[in-house]
Amino acid sequence: MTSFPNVYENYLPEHVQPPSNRNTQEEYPPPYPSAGGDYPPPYSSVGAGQYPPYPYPSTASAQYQPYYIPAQGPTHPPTQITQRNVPHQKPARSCSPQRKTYCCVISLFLTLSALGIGAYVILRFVKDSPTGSSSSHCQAVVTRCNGISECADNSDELGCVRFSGTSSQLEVYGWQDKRWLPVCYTAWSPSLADKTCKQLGYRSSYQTQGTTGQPSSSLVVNTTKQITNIQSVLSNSLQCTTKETVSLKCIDCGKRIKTSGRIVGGVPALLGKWPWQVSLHYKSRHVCGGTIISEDWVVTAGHCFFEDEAFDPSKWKVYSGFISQRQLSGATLRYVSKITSHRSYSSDTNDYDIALMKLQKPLEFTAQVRPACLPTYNQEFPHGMACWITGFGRTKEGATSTSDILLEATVNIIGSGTCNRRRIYNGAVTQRMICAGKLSGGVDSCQGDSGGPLVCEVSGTWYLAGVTSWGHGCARINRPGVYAQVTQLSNWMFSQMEANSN
Ligand code: 4AZ
Repeated sequence: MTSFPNVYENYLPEHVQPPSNRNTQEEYPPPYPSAGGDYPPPYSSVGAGQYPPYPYPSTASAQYQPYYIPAQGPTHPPTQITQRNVPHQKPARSCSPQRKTYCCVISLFLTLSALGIGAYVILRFVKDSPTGSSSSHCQAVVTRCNGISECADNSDELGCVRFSGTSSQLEVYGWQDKRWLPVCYTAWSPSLADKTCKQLGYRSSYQTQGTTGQPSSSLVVNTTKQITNIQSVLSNSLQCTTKETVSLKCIDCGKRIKTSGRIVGGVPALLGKWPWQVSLHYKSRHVCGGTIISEDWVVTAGHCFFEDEAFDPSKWKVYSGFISQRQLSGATLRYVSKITSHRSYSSDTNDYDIALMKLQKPLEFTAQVRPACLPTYNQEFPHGMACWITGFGRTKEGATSTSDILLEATVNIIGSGTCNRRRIYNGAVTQRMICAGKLSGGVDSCQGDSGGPLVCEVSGTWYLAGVTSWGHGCARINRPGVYAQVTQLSNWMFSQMEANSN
């Protein structure tokens, strides 16, 4: 964690520097195809994936790799429409040059329209579908979330549950309507609440109640059905008879037991103030931070697994409930049984920079060891909101060692419109990312903080808004920290926790 007046050190090694013939002042990163977040950044950014997290293995080599997605041409020659309008063999006679141009323009327009409509339909479908789609383990055509496991790995029934709104309303993906629907409180029970939370990889439920609302469509519990998963006992209903839908919380989270502290950027944290913070040791050295989200699961960054060996759970130790790396004897230690990193994670773009670690033995929650809350899928962390980052990372860009003590700093959420501005990250911030920091520089996360939390307090409860991911250097002007956006990735987290719950 860095908190200091801005420095302009030459942080990037020689081979990662932007080309010297470019106006590097504020021109860099250079412009690239569109401001849409789905293009990789035009050149390697410092942070996730470009370097392994601290300490670097001696073999690591960061490379400067300009990377543009080539424009995809159609897979077959220009369409029939062109051919129909331009009879083959004798185009010159039947088509004047003006007409030829006209034909070309029309056919180009029609082709682009068809492509656009196709892309829109696919995107709509993908956006609204639950994650964890059926995999190669399935042969036949399968129906997602119908309660029947049709794939050997159950992938067709993963990611079918999510939470919505401030009341944490339960939503299940309705296989008939092919959309997310709330569940009627009628016939709901504490036992179903427990089963739903266990399905998602939690130990039990924490709180469930009915919330008044008038959904136009919903799912209702059918008590006569045999339960294999929550979706197996739900059927379509036009309205809930009591007009109440289910709210569900699976864990008592986001609470501090001891609340005392100083609100200045980059100061040592007090024990118990950030009880969800963990330090991840790889081969007995701190390399990344992480956040406790349940007794069994810690969330971190995908780029913490920077070499094949790092996917070996036995190489890692998870320390929690402490604030000094010199006093690890006072920390709670857990070993790791499973590592799952997002398969769409890209070290070129830093997109989907998220991973989960399952602990060999559950954590016992105390005042010093507690989970942060996962936000609901549509929870907002608006531009300007004051949130907090914590970690044992470097205290200065370019420093060679990480911090012995846990540091905290307050940062402001920076909307992606601002963060994607040409002078900031120029379109490199995707929908799976959220920016936070100070555009004036001076306060930021840094190497070694990766995987750790960006948390925001809402009505006395702390939510994990982001997972420390990347940035250009640390604490530079107009180069805020970029975090994996948890609201966009919680469905993936639930599907992984569900798939690895036993
Ligand atoms: C890193 O290398 C890293 N200033 C993490 C955060 C930031 C930069 C780099 C943000 O893990």
